Amino acid sequence: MALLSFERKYRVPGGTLVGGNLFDFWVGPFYVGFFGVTTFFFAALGTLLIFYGAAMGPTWNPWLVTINPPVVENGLAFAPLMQGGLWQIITFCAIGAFVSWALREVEICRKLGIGLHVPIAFGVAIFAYVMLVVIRPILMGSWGYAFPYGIFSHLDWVSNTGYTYGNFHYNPVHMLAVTFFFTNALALSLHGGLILSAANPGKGKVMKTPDHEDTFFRDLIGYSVGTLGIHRLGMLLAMNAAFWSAVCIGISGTIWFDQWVDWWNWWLNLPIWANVHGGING
Ligand code: 07D
Ligand code: 07D
Ligand code: U10
Repeated sequence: MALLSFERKYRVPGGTLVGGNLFDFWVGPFYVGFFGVTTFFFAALGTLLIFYGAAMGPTWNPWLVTINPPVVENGLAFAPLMQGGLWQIITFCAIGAFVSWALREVEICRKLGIGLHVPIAFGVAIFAYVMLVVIRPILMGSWGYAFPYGIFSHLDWVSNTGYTYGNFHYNPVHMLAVTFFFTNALALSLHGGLILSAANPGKGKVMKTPDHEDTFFRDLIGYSVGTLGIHRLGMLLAMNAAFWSAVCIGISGTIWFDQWVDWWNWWLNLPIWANVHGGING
């Protein structure tokens, strides 16, 4: 169905969570809804405050502009505007905008009568962000542990926080998250490649079917996960990547305080070899 006639059929009233039919309309290509208005409000306010913070700061260099959280000594209190208060309001706006965006996705899904998979998946990304700037700082007792809003400054935060725990690569949950990210890229490249190889065979050639796709992987590795299955797998891999990321940073400084390499001592301490000659106690 052509896109425009499809839009006429599916741009229907209803499905809203809040506001009834008050904001139930489109502006150009965008569905608005109550949560479109709140997204717009929070995103506009947050962006304006970043520009205000930049104007008060020493540079307009986009790589160097940074809005920092309060110092660690400030604890969980509200901070003066220029000493982290701006960061606190911007964080509030960011969460407001991300959650509104997810709820706008929910309203669109309800209109179309499709599942809530997309907003649920986005919810995991929001969870990772909230872990970094709300949950972990609260558990550690200070907003100062959250990351600053700047392109280079947030990279410094990741590096500094990583080295606080020695070599962050030894964090076993970081390993899990990284593995999910890598597997996710592998799966998407296999899937994208497979679909293009069958559905876009080049001028003058006949397009192949999902049977060809299944057969390719049966011939290659003896098993095909199937055309629906690969999308389930993709969603699972991607959500796990962000979820275990949130966990890996959430446990650093809250339930684990040492170098991450020391966590692996449980292996050396296993009774099988800990007490034998040459073992950790031997
Ligand atoms: C391609 C979808 C489009 C989104 C884009 C990002 C802004 C920020 C605001 C200057 C895949 C738009 C950017 C609105 C401008 C100001 C104040 C998504 C796509 C194009 N990071 N990070 C980047 C964010 C964290 C890390 C780039 C956001 C954590 C590393 C971009 C968040 C940690 C590297 C960016 C966030 C971390 C980056 C490209 C929030 C662990 C890089 C992002 C809200 C997760 C890379 C200079 C991208 C880079 C990079 C944005 C959080 C680590 C500026 C919005 C604290 C190691 N991050 N990041 O393509 O080049 O995402 O940095 O949580 O190497 Mg980051
Ligand atoms: C938080 C983004 C949420 C975004 C939202 C939307 C807008 C709108 C608008 C475009 C989670 C934002 C939208 C703003 C834009 C328009 C119009 C996503 C978030 C809600 N690491 N590491 C990770 C690797 C090292 C360290 C995660 C690899 C070193 C720390 C991932 C390597 C040290 C933290 C990961 C590596 C170190 C991490 C990030 C390799 C540094 C974290 C992905 C190969 C010396 C962070 C939750 C993520 C984390 C994290 C990968 C190396 C430290 C698994 C591959 C050894 C401190 N690292 N890392 O979380 O878990 O996405 O955050 O070396 O905090 Mg690591
Ligand atoms: C997938 C797929 C598939 C497809 C697909 C896709 C996944 C098989 C069939 C989709 C994939 C792609 C298209 C590929 C590319 C995508 C990526 C690489 C992902 C990253 C994406 C981007 C980088 C693009 C990001 C762009 C965005 C987010 C759009 C930017 C939009 C805006 C700035 C407007 C946002 C809209 C809002 C907030 C709601 C409505 C609001 C308005 C229209 C504005 C007007 C506001 C009002 C009317 C409200 C009034 C406001 C008030 C009262 C507040 C006032 C407050 C003040 C402070 C002033 O699998 O299938 O194909 O395609």
